[in-house]
Amino acid sequence: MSKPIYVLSGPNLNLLGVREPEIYGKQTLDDVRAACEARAAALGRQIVFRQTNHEGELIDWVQEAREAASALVINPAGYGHTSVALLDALKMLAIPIVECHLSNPASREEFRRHTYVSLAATGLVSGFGAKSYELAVEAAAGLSA
Ligand code: CA2
Repeated sequence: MSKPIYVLSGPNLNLLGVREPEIYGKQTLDDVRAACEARAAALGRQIVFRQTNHEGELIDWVQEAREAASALVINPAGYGHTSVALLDALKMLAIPIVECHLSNPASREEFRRHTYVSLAATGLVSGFGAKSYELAVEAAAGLSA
């Protein structure tokens, strides 16, 4: 069995489905987790799915993924736009990194057009709501063994 695909989500995504459904959709993060687990299982893979509101914890998990994961899917949320520390951690990974966003940040406010995470990412899936996560898991599975 290959190592799991880590699926990490950043701040405020625990509120998914509770607020701003017009931007982020009606599905909760638990719904997203279930969809990702199902997609991974169909591909013969396992996932580790976690969310945190804390930058340091997100970085700890990225570091953990260096050894424990076959690939990383990350929705950094607001930290994608601000965190050089997260970028530094991601640059230490030798595994594929798929950046994932529910919305399409490039079509929103100017400040969302840049993410530090993109500088380390193998690829990006954005704009498909909860489906972005599923597609990102599928891409990560295809990029890793
Ligand atoms: O579209 C995405 O997935 C984002 O990463 C979401 C971030 C935003 O800062 C990025 O530009 C794009 C915001 C996450 C906030 O999550 C919420 C979830 C439900 C209700 C309110 C906020």
